[in-house]
Amino acid sequence: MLTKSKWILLGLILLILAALLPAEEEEFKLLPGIGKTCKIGDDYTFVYDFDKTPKMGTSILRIKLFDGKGRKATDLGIVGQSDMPSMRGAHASGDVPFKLNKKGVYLLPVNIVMPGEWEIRLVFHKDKSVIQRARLLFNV
Ligand SMILES: [Cu+2]
Repeated sequence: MLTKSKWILLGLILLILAALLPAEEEEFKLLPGIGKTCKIGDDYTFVYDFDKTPKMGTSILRIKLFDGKGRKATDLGIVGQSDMPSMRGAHASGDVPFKLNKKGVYLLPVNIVMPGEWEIRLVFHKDKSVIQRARLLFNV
């Protein structure tokens, strides 16, 4: 037989679990195409492209981040994960942090092992908190 305080504790644990679950399923906003301005949170924008037209082998995704005044920004962390939506998990890269080059451009090597539609999921974070999840699609 549970005491009243244990029931309250159990209820609290269930409430916390319920609050945590939707975060896992949080949606990744579909981004516009290469060279288009993408909004990140309330204070940032970015544009992305690849070092060359993506094809079999390694292509490098490049992100130029800007603050609310349109100045180049480098104070966010970005983590990327590439995969094929049609065969989810088969070639998933896992979470890979972008590296900043000397010009303040964020770089992520993407290993393309099959022709078809590819997706890159992006998580932007400031300090430890996530400010935006997004995804982009491209064809090889
Ligand atoms: Cu595949």
